[in-house]
Amino acid sequence: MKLVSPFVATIILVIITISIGIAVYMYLSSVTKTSTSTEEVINCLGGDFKIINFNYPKYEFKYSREIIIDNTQNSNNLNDYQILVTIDTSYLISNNYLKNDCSDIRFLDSDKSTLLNYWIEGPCNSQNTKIWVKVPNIPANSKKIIHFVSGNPNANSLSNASNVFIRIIDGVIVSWHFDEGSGNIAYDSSGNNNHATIYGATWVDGKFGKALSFDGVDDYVKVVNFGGSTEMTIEMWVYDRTPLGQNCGNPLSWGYPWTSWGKGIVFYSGYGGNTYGVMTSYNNYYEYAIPGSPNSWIQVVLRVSKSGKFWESFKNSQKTYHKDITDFDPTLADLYISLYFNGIIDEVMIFNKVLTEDEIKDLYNYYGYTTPNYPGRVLIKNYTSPEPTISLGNELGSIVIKLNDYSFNLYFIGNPQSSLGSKYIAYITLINDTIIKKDIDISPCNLGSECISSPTIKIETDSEIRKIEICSKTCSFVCSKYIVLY
Ligand SMILES: [Ca+2]
Ligand SMILES: [Ca+2]
Repeated sequence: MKLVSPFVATIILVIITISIGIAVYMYLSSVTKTSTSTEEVINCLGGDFKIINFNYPKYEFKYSREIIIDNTQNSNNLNDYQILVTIDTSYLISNNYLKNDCSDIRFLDSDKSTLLNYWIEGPCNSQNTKIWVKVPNIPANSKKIIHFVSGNPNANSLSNASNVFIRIIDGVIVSWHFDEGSGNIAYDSSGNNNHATIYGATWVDGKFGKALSFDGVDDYVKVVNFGGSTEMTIEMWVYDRTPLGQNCGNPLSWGYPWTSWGKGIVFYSGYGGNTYGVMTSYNNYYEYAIPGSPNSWIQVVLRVSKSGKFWESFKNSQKTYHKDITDFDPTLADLYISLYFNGIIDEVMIFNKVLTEDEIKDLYNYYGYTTPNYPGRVLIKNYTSPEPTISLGNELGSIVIKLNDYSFNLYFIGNPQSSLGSKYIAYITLINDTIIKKDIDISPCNLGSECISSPTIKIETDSEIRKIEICSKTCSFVCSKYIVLY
C-alpha cells in the first residue's frame, strides 16, 4: 500500500474542502433563504467530521391568497375549529403556482407566520379541491382572515387528517346526513353507495343541517338490503312528535323480526309510550330500552356484538340498557327509516363494528363528517350554528415562511476509516430543552472520496432547534461541540 505524505494529504484535504464548500454554496443557493448557523469541526478519535448542508429554510411561496372566515352571525368564540376551504387547484397547477401533487399547500394564521394544520380531502388538480383547516381561534361576531399559500418546489406535504379532526372512526358502512334539502334520494356519503329512496317524507331543518320529516302515516325512506355484520352499531338522531303514552311507530326497521322474513333490528316505539324498544332477533322480543323524549332531539344508539354476546342501547351517549345474548345472526332485509313514525330523523350512521363509548360520546358532542373521498371513515369535528362561511379574498403574491423541517449531512475529514461504518447518535436540543435522539448510520468510504452521510438526516419538529450534538460510539460517546443558536 502506497503511503500518502502529510503534505499531499493536506493538499487533498484542501481541495476536497473547497469542492464541498462550492457544493454547499450551490445547495444553499437553491433554497430561497436560509438562516445563518455556525459550523465547528469535531475532533474524535478515528476521524473528524462536521455538519454540513445545515438547512433550516425560510421558503418563499410564490402564491398566497386571503381566506375570509365570516363568523359575524355567530355569538360563539370558536376554538380549534375545522373549516372547509374550496380551492381551484387546477388553475394554480396550470400557472405553476402549485406542484402537481398539491404537496406545497400551506395555511397561515392571521399573523402570516403560524402554520395551521390542514388535510386535503381532494381531489387535487380540480376546480373544487376540498381542504380542511384547523383554525386555533375564530372570534365571535367577527371576521377573520387566514392565508392559503402555495408555490414552492422544495416543500413536502403536511396534509394530515389526524392533525385536523378530533377523532377518526373507521368501519362506517352507511352515512345518511339527509342534507340534500330537495329531491327523493338520500345519498350515502360513507363511500359505499348505499343510497336510499325517499317516499313522501319532507325536507325540514334538522339536528345538523337538513333532515327528513315523517307524517306517521305513509312516509318512509328505504334502502335495499346491503348486508350487515354480526358486530354492528346504529346511531341516529330522532325528534319524536307523538304525545306521551301513544304508539309512535318505528324510527328504524331493518328486517321484519315479527314475521317469517327473518331476524333483524328494530327501533320500536310503541306500547310503552315513547320508549324505544330494540329487537335484535326473532327470539329476542322487544326490550323497552331507550326512554323517549317527545318534541326534543335525542341521540339513539344500538350496538350489538355476537362475539361479546351482548347488545346495548344508549340515549344521548349514556348507556340505558344491557342485554346478554347467546347468539346474533341477523337475516337482514331492506332497511326502512320510519314505519308509522311521526317525527324527524337526521344523521343515520351504521358501522360494521361495535363503537367504543368514547366514540359514541364524540358523535353526541361533536359532528361526524363523512365523505366518499375518504371511504369508511367518520371524521369528528366541532360544530356550531350557524357555521361560519368561508370565502376567498385577495391574491397577495409571494410570501416567505419558515418550515420546521431541518436537514443536514455529516461530512468526514481526515482518515475516517476507524469511525466510518459505526453508529452515531444525534442529540437535538429544541428551544424548549426537549432532546430528540436520532440514530445515524454511515457507510464506510475511502479517504479522498466525498464522505458525506447518506441519506440526508431529516428532523421534523414543531419547535426550533437550539443545538445539535453528534456523539460517536467509537469516541466512547464523547459528543461534539457543534452548536446552532437562533
Ligand atoms: Ca342533517
Ligand atoms: Ca304522507
